[in-house]
Amino acid sequence: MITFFNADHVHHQGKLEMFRGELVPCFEVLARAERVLDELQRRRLGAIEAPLPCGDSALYRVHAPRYVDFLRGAWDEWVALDPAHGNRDALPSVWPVRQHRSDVLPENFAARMGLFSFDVGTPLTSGTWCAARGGAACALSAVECIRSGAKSAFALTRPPGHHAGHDFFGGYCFLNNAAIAAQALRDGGAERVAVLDVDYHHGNGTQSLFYERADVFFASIHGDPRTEYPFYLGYADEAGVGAGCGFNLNIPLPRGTELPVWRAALADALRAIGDFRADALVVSLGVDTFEADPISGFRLRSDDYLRVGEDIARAGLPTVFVLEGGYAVEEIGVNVVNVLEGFEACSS
Ligand code: OKP
Ligand code: ZN
Repeated sequence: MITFFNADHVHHQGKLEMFRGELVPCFEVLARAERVLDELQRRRLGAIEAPLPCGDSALYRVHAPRYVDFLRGAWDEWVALDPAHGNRDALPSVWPVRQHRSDVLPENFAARMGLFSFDVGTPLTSGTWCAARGGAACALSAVECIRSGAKSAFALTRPPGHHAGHDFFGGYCFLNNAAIAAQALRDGGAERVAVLDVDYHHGNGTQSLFYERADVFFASIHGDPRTEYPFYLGYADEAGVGAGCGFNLNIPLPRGTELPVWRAALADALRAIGDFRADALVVSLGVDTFEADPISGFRLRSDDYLRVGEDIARAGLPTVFVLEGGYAVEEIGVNVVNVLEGFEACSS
């Protein structure tokens, strides 16, 4: 399997995130991508390439122009407010809620940070735009790869993407790489595309983007939002609306879930994707379902990820894998590469 590696990920290094009333070091660290890269090389999974450069047009297919334009210029605006900001990440501090206006674009920078975000855990840094755009480029290169006949391709990138919506960042995510890939597959001629999100956290951004559409099926297995981030979306009764009714599947599971129950949920999701008769599959591949993940609550073990890859391969679809979460840095490489190797073993 070919991997497109986002070397620009190093430019995004958040310093602190808000956690239980104090600023703590970010969980979403640079070493995550490097450990996955090391393990891919160690196990010789396949070629590792730089992505083709991408323009911004594929981003605008998914994200609002005023949001993309904000992200592109946000760091310069932040530093222009005060030169001392140069060594401090930008975090939002105020948000519009129900009955507040989101149609007017405020002049105030903090007000726009809040308009375009949904949590205070997602620092915007000097290199965030560069890193996020490199990730989208990887997702798009992986799409091109399977469009020209490959069975699968892997976009190895950070920051992750599945919490980012049409016009908001949050949950460490800025550009929704999986959604950008799914839309690019549609634009390239695939009639039906499925997105399977196996990250511990519900992919609220991806779900929202496709919620009213019948051409992209979204299925997600995740920690129950009654207790788990992102809390406000991801319930089992969210099935899509309008034309999209019946094209969204959420399978929330309780903390402590181990492989047998998790795998039965995967079988349900894959059955639904089969019934949908997808032409291509995008997998939001988070391995924060791992038993030792510091911010998550499932109990998958490293060997389990081989089974996950095998099960996904049996869907028999051209598949783009996009890296999402996974914060047990020591094991993230083994866990991710186990999924990819399990997939390869079963798809040849
Ligand atoms: C991103 B992805 C822990 C609170 C939760 C946000 C988690 C984002 C996960 N400090 N913070 O889905 O892996
Ligand atoms: Zn996650």
